[in-house]
Amino acid sequence: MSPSSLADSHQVAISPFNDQKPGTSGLRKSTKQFQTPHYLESFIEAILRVLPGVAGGTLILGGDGRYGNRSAIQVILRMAAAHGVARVITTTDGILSTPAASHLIRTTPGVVGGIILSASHNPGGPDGDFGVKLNGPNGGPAAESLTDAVYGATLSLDSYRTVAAPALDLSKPASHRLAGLAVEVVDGVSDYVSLMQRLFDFDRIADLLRSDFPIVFDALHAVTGPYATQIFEDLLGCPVGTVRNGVALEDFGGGHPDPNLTYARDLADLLLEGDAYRFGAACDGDGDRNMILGQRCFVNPSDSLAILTANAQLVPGYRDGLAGVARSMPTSAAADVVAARLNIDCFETPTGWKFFGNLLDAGRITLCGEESFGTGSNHVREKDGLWAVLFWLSILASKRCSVAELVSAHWASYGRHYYSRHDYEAIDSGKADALFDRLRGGLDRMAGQRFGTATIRLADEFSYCDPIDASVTSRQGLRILLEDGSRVIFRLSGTGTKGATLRLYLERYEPSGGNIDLDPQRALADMIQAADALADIHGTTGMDRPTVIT
Ligand code: VG1
Ligand code: CO
Repeated sequence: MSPSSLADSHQVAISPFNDQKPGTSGLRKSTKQFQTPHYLESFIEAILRVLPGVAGGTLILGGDGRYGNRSAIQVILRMAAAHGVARVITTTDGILSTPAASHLIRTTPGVVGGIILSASHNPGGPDGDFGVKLNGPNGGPAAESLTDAVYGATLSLDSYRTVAAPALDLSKPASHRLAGLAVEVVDGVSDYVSLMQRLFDFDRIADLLRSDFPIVFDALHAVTGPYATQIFEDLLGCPVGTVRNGVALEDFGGGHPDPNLTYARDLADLLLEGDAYRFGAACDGDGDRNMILGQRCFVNPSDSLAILTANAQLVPGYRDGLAGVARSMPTSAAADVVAARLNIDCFETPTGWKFFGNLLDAGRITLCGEESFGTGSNHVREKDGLWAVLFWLSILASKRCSVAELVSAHWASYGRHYYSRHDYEAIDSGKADALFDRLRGGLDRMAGQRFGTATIRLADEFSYCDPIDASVTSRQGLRILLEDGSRVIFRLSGTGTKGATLRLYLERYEPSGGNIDLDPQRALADMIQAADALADIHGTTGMDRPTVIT
């Protein structure tokens, strides 16, 4: 092929894309759907048409290594060349965790955005899922206004632009030229690891790990494998094998790379049923989620955010204190109680990391988190799984206690938010919508009604007004607030790919001095029953128990 034909960009005609609006984080679909002709290209075309600064700008491109990752990178490079992008920075074998991508976007001059190829915690492989996440120049998930614009562009798409060019070698760091586009292949791990070394005292953590404090990390065959191996085994001196399932596989070894008690069962059993380890953790497919376990102790993610907030000053990167914290609405109010004692702001945002972006950029918060195993800080604009693990280890290195002791001491001091999330997955979308519409229609009449052992104070649909730019996001979950301070929330997932997923979130506060030693399902039993009576979950879905209980 002659150099001139390489540079020729051409238009490929397509039928309208007309997909539904991207969900909580980007476009997430079955791998098969992504393989249909022009499907990936259509979404990328829409992005390249509306993202400001594309012509002449720099893009960051990588993914979680799942099936389709590398071929999608080649497609996107050719399309970026056709759209006049000046430079794309991608990574060896396309491996780039979501938090590492955020860091790379933030630290590379001239970056107009990032494209992360991942369906996060959804399974991968030919029969699994694939996804495209778009991040803005601040390193965070694109704001609603940008994703709305991308969606708008997909509606009228009739062609896309690309160049004809052979595939580039992504197997090692190098610089390439693709028509007018400069492509740099860099190591996707090293910058991120250096950032962690700046935020945490690795020597101190290494001391802890040498002191009869064996730990285990499960990468679930997903993107954190290479990062975790470098951090734990190479730098912190843990024995080889500390990182389990550390090789990123295209199908995640057939597993579901979701760090919770159901899908990371092997790890959970090691910690909850055995005594070989003092600490265990896992991250999800793209490395932004974390599950923290101690010996015979599971740390609820809402509690994790509260505990990190309460102890942040023990960690070098946060020694100067916190500007504020934020949590997603369905996350328990455990962090609120800590924030009140620290006398810092605590914000409540809709589900999805993008809603933390403005608060972080404006310097109003330092830490933030979601009940869905997501914790992060102002060091990047994504939640960050390994960061959370290192944060926990830093606190433990300083306190020299067990995870269970730290958690119990926290509850004893601040009270305990009994918390659980029940997920009903892959239910018929029509039935889920009907259930939701019925509930929504009855909200007005709920105040004053009995709910389990308490009375409903207020029932509404959560709507958020961003404190920084005043943008309003409505329809973010149905809330039932009880007079004793308990909460029940119903939400439909925006990340599932099969039917609908109904999430039921339950929370009850036991103040300091009360009984903090109950099993959460028992502590919440009345509310669980009342929620089913109200929404008729079992009757409507035909499911007699949730798919996942956290
Ligand atoms: C879920 C979680 C949400 C999280 C989102 C993306 O969304 O509940 O808290 O931000 O996944 O996480 P939903 O709409 O299914 O409830 V990830 O790890 O995909 O980037
Ligand atoms: Co994820």
